[in-house]
Parts: sequence; structure tokens; C-alpha cells
Amino acid sequence: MDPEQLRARRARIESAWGGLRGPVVIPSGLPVPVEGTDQFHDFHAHNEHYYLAGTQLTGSVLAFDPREGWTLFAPVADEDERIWTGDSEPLDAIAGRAALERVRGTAALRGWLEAHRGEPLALLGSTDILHHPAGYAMPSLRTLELEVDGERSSRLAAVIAEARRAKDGDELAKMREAARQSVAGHLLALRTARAGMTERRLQVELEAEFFRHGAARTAYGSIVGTGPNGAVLHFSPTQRELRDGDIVLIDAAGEHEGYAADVTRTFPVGPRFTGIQRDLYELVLATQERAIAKARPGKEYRELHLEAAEQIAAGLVDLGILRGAPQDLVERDAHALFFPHGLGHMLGLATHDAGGCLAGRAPSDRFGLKWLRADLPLQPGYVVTIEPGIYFVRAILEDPARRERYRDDVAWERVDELLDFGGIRIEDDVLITPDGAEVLTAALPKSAAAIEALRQEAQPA
Ligand SMILES: [Mn+2]
Repeated sequence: MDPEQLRARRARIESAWGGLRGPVVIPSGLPVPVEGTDQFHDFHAHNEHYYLAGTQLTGSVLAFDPREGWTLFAPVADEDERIWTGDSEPLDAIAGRAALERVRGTAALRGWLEAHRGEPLALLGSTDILHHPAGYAMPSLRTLELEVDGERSSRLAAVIAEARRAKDGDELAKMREAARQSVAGHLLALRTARAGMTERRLQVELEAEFFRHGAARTAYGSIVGTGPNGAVLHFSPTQRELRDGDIVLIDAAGEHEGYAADVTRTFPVGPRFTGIQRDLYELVLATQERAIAKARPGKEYRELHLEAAEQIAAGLVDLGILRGAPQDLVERDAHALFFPHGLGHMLGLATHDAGGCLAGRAPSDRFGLKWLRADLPLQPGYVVTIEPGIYFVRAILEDPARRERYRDDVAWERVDELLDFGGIRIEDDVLITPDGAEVLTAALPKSAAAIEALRQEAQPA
């Protein structure tokens, strides 16, 4: 990580924290054991810790003292650990990577905390230090006669969430790389998925391509759904085989140095989209492209979502699936029968990155808005996903209460014919620029013609 940018990040946070009194600790988190083995789950340092320390060490603590500044306490391997997992990184090497002058072994954390006895302690990052202090080579805070100031902790955490919304150059470089790896995997799937292949097999090929291109891991559990499975929003791939005539929905991406991409494409198993598949695909694509075209600084994400909902409602009216005026349909949440999720979310150090909702804005309980994960005005440097979709979800469409409520708004006999259709989603990662937006995943084709051209390559000779 670029040392200058790390220092600048910490300086920005420090000044946004203002006339701060009292110490702050930001633990990275402890490794989680895998039951029945002597190994641990894949480790993700807490995002607040990683953002400010730039390191992914288990059981380490970034501490801040308004008088002396930042100190990183990092674990030093004991003999057992050296035998089983190898030596720990030397503290001076960590200091170089973290761009910090003070890096000490965690054994020194206790003394640092004792020196702050009687001051209000802010705890950010992982809270596992409260329950497993021994993992950080210290006794409990109670033993040390220290108390966490919960109110101050959440105020300081809110400052970090706000600062993390706009990505800096180092973060954007990592996100561009995650996007590149993810595009490569999707391209491979588009070029090689064939009838007879299982969803699981396609997942393995796709993820292998992410890894071959340098991804450290997948950014989230890969979604590969064929036929009706495409309507399950977070579908885990199964042994179901791809069938000619089906469409395949793949929502999967790689993660690079902690930063996620998040990409979805939908394509036919055969060489072409068939009638209604094409109609619905073109509608989702037009909706996605218009939302991207409207994404710019100052634009409220919630408005983008509602405009997309209206466009989908209008398209479904044209296709004879919905009936009525699009605006009324959206006000009554009828669009959400087919587009039940939000237009997208903030992206960065997590698939659903911090700070998606502006302070004071609570998620709505309206059916058409409750899964909207971003509610804020867009600003330069924000990265959001834009991912409209249309699905035929049995859990929604077979519900008698909804059938009654929307009796006259929906052509139910048409819907009944489409209950095994599955779903279509198109998702790109979008960076807000000073005068508009840049699609970080633009290298992955999405026009129906381009998708079909790639699908020709995949067909058996
Ligand atoms: Mn997404």
C-alpha cells in the first residue's frame, strides 16, 4: 500500500475526529477456528483496522493517543506458532508496510492501556477484544479498570464510515484490479458454458479464472443459477445441468487486497436469447444503462432506484405483464413483484461497503424500498453497483395475498406461464467522477448482440 496515502488517510481521520480527548483502540479481530481441525477460517481484518493500518494481521491493535499519535501492536509468534504456522513478520517490516513509526509487540498493549486508566476509551474495529482479551495478550478491560465509552465509539466510527465512502487512489487501483480479475472470469464463463455442464462446474471454472488472474479469493459466495434457479437472489450453485433454452445468471467476483468487485451477467445457454428472454433482457439492460448515464455527483441514489423501478414498470406494461400507469405501479410497489431488490449498494472493502445510508436515514419498510442498501447523494470517488433485475420469484408471485392486492395490476395468466423463467440481472461497478460516472467493469460485454457473439463460441461444433 502506498505509505503516503496511508498517512494521509490517518491524518484525514484524525482531523475529522476533531479535538479528540482520550485513547482509541481498533483491533483487527482474532482468527476463527474451524471446528474439528487445528486450522482457522479465512481471515479478514476488520475494515476500520485495515483501512487505517494497511495490514491484515490477526490479533493486532491499532491504537491512537491524541498526544503521541498512532501505534500498531502486532502479534509476535511464540515457539508453538513458529512450528505450526511459521514465524511472524518482523516488527520493522510491519512498520514499513503500515507507514508507522511505532509498531510494538502485543505484549506492550497492556502497558499502553494502563497508562490511559481513567480516560474514556473508544473501541472501534473488532469488538472481540472484549470477550477474548487473551487473544491480544492482555487481561480483560475490567481487570485493567478501563471502560469503553460506547457513545464516543460510535461517533468516531461514523466519521470513518463517512471518510471511507470516497475511495482514494490506492483503493481505486485495487478496485480496478479486482474488476479486471472479475471480468476475466465472467468472459471465460460466457465463452465456455455449455449445455450439460453443471452450475457447480461452471462456478469452479469461473473462480479458477479469477484466481489465475490474481484474485486472493472470491469477494462473496458465487451465485450461478440456471433456469428457475436464476430467480433465487442469492442462489448457491448446484448439480443442476445447463439446458438449451435456459438462461444462466452469474453474480460473482474476485477480491483483490481486501477490495471487492461485484459483477452480474445473464446469458442464454444456447446461442441466442429467445423471444421473452430477449424482451426482458433488453428492458433490464436499458434500465441499467440509463441509471449509469444519470449517476453523477449530487444525484440521490434513492432517486436512481425509483427511476429504474419506473422504467421497469413501464417496460413490463409494454410487454403485457403489468397493467396501469408506471408511476402509480411504483407508488404501490407493484414493480417490486418482479424487481424486489435495490438498484445496488456501495462497494469497496466489503461487498456492501460501509456508509450506504446517510446518517439519520433509516431503511424504509415499503416492499419496494426495504432492500435498498444505499440512500445518499452520490459524490466523486464513491463506487456503487448498479444492478437492476427482473425475476419470477415463486415466493412472491404465488402468495395469495399479493395476488389479491395486485389483482388488476398484473396479467396473472401471463405470469403463470413464466413461473419457471428464472431471472435476469445485469450488474456493473460504477465510480462517480467529478462530472459523471466511469464503469470499472466496462470491459465485460453486455449488449444482447455481444453476449450472443460470445455464446456462439461456446456452442458445440
Ligand atoms: Mn451487488
